[in-house]
Amino acid sequence: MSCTTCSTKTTTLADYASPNALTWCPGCGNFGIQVALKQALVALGVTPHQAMLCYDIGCNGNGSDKIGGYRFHGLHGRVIPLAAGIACANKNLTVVMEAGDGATFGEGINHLAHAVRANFNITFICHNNENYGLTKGQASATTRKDIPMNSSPDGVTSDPVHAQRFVLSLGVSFSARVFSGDIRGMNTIFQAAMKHPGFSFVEVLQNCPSYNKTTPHEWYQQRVYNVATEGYDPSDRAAALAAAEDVDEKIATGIIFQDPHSVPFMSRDAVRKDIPTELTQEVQQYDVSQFTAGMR
Ligand SMILES: Cc1ncc(C[n+]2csc(CCOP(=O)(O)OP(=O)(O)O)c2C)c(N)n1
Repeated sequence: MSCTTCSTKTTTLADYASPNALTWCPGCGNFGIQVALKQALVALGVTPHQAMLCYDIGCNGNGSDKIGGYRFHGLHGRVIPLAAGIACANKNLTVVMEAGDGATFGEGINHLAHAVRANFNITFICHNNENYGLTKGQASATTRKDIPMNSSPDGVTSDPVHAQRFVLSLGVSFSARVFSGDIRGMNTIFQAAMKHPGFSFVEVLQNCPSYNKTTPHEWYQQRVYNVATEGYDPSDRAAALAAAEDVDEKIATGIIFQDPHSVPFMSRDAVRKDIPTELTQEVQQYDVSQFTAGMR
């Protein structure tokens, strides 16, 4: 696809390149996730100026300056409201948000609940490595019970949050699960998520070679399968809950659930009905010079 603003050039991976060196641990799932995201953006013909990439704090968030285009690196657990505001302010942007399981199901779980309910038009890539990676292996809300972590050497005492059960129970309009070792699968699912009109939750089962010794790359490799190969109907929410349940033996990946009638938040808002402009265009009409007079 060609870029409508700057030229007729086709979008390529080079458009999303960054001069900064990658700093993740060798074998980290983040490498594959970032490659797949770039591939998906390029495959959809989304140019860097048409995308807004939002990052939470964590190992995942350290990818924010390792990719080209417009990016926002927010506070820990608070990337959802940032991305939601951007998606509402300009519906023409492809808004993608990345966060770890710590930010998502710990600090930011309240934001997740309400963003799912609102059905903001965002693709959410949730890096579920089942621990707080950047702060060196603390237990998170998705760490499995009884597993010893650096913050809890005698084992985690609480049951983990089940990511899919949580978002499905809130009525999410799109939910998928992928494995960070499957770059082609992530590329496909990221594209489907970005095309979906509404909140697209993509849980990436991510290996963490430094701090999560319980579910390494090979562990997932031996257990994941794609629901699409089994005559699966992704529009059946009850079937989705059943398919997503097992996270120990036979782990479903692919599009777990998609509402074919999803209507995103801004398209449901009666106040915005039939208004052709975006909020970003409207706000430019205000003269704010009186507030900035005398300021440097
Ligand atoms: C409000 C707040 N709480 C805690 C921290 C400290 N902190 C920074 S990164 C991090 C861990 C992030 O873990 P996760 O969100 O799972 O992402 P990962 O590093 O595993 O990709 C923590 C606890 C912080 N910066 N801000």
